[in-house]
Amino acid sequence: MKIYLNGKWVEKEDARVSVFDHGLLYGDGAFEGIRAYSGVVFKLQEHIDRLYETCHTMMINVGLTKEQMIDAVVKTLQANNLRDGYIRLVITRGDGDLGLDPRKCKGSPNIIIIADKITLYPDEMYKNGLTIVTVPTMRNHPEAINPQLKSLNYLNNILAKIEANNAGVPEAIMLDGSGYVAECTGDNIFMIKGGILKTPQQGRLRGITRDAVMVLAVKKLKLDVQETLITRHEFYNADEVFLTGTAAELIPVVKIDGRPIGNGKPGPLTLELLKLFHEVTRQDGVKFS
Ligand code: PXG
Repeated sequence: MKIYLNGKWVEKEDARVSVFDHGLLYGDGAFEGIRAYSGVVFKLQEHIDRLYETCHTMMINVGLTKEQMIDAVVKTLQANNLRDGYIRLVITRGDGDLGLDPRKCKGSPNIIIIADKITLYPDEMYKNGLTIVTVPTMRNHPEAINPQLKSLNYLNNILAKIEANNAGVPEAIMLDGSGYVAECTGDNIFMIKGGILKTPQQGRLRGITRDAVMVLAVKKLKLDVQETLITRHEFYNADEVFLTGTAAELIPVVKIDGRPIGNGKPGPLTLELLKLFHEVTRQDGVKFS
């Protein structure tokens, strides 16, 4: 495996950063999870835009143009002979001292691109749908760590994931500070009721899969799409619920906190959207050979 590290492609064993890296010491950095489908990096421009927005807010100077970053992602896939795969792009603040002051990181950020095969949820989960629960850990307040930031500081989500694991379910609903549904630990959440598609307007990451699915719902299925405040009660009484994310794509949810959703089976519009999503993943992005 060839890994991009600060402008060079190195073997996995040689892809190492310092123990003084502030990404390691403090979670001080940003990342993206990206997918390639049949020689198309899906929505690569959008992923790079989101990454640079996170870095802008965190005041990390990436040091590469977006075009150079796109080129580095494509070359990493090519170096590994991957036409389908999962890409993890990581930017850390770089090497500093043992204090948290980012001004001590005087060098460049560390830039890492790993391209690997994707591991997916088992087929059975797409066919039968997920059972999930709401967990006690709330999503970060926007004035603490804004959920729009895809930072390396994922402890909020990891604590929620531990609670999901303890409950024996694969994903968890996280509420925002006001008690509205925000998102899951690594996925956005949607509900459909009476032909209206709804998804939380606040307290969540603006997922790239989420945006793509909303466009498909409006354009292809002519659904009314609303970004709004949604309670658990509304989710419990939805016709259909599903999650979206780069890794999961679109996955149906059939039970939340013990309440069956709709008839307890993956919904027809969810399955239709999944089919449409599969079509665009091979078209909408940066093509490479
Ligand atoms: N919300 C959160 C908190 C995320 O981390 C999404 C939504 C979906 O966004 P995209 O842009 O992918 O549609 C994410 C992204 C994992 C894992 O191992 C998941 C993400 C990132 C890294 C790892 O499940 N999800």
